[in-house]
Amino acid sequence: MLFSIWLGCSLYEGAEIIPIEPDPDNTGGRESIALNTGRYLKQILKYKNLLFLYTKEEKMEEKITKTIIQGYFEKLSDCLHVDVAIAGAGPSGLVAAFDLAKAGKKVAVFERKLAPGGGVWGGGMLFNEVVVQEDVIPILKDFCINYRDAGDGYLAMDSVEFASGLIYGACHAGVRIFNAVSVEDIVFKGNKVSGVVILWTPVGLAGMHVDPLVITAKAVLDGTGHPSEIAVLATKKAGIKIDTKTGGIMGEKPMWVESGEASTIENTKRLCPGLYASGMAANNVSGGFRMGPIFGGMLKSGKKIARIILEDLP
Ligand code: 48F
Repeated sequence: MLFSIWLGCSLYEGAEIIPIEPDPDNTGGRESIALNTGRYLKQILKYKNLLFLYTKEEKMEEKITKTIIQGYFEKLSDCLHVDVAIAGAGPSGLVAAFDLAKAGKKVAVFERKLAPGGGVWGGGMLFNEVVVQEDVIPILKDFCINYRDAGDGYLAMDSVEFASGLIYGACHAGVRIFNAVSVEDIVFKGNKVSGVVILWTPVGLAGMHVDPLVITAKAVLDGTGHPSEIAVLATKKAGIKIDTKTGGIMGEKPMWVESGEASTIENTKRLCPGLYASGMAANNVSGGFRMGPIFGGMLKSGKKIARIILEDLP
């Protein structure tokens, strides 16, 4: 046993094994055995600090890993059934999530990418500046986002501050954001959209044949932006008729800024029992125009859909 501690200490140091010389006058008698033991103990004491560090370091590794795993599983277990499941952490989804959480609802957001924030980060053509209309000042204040007056009723801000402010505000309000998780299907039970089917984004990207998991929800919000992926699943896969002129997805129209901004808010609505759309997803579903790098409509769409969901939820 003494030998293994000594060996452990020596190996830990990363040095060659240091031999411990026995009593040179080793006679094999009682005194000699006592002397040898004393020499071994001295050697062990010399390494006791290293031995302590070794044990502590091992525990630290275990502690860090355990803390991460337990924390994640607590979050996920807590969200197996939620009031509102939101697909996509763009500006409209984050504002909706914030308002719903502030109203006391349990909200989980599933974001395909590693970084939530959707189309905000890149500003316009990667110039990381964003423009909004001045009537959204109260929303910017809710999220403590700085802005500057750009004249003619417009405000401008740094897109990185805008994106990170929306994300932080939502998290701080109690929203659970699961990043790198894609919504790949819906739960459709008793003629109602009742949840989302989720899978790690990298698993999907790797083309692995892995079954997903299910989150049930009283309401599902499609905040997936231009492709309105959840509404597409509802109409094409589940054959649900949604609340549009055609009963299906009408498709986004080209750029017309004023019209796009107005229609984003008009098109923000409940599509069918249990399913709602906000932001560019709402515009794609109902055939609105696109509007480019102006984000006031997205923020107001998030607020509007939160109100509608709150009215519908028991
Ligand atoms: O597109 P996005 O930012 O959503 P939005 O709230 O805002 C639109 C504006 O950013 C901009 C615009 C306005 O000026 O035209 O585009 O409508 O964010 C949508 C988020 O949804 C994620 C995607 O990665 C993005 O971050 N997403 C898309 N499909 C899925 C998804 C999915 N199936 N599962 C999870 N997340």
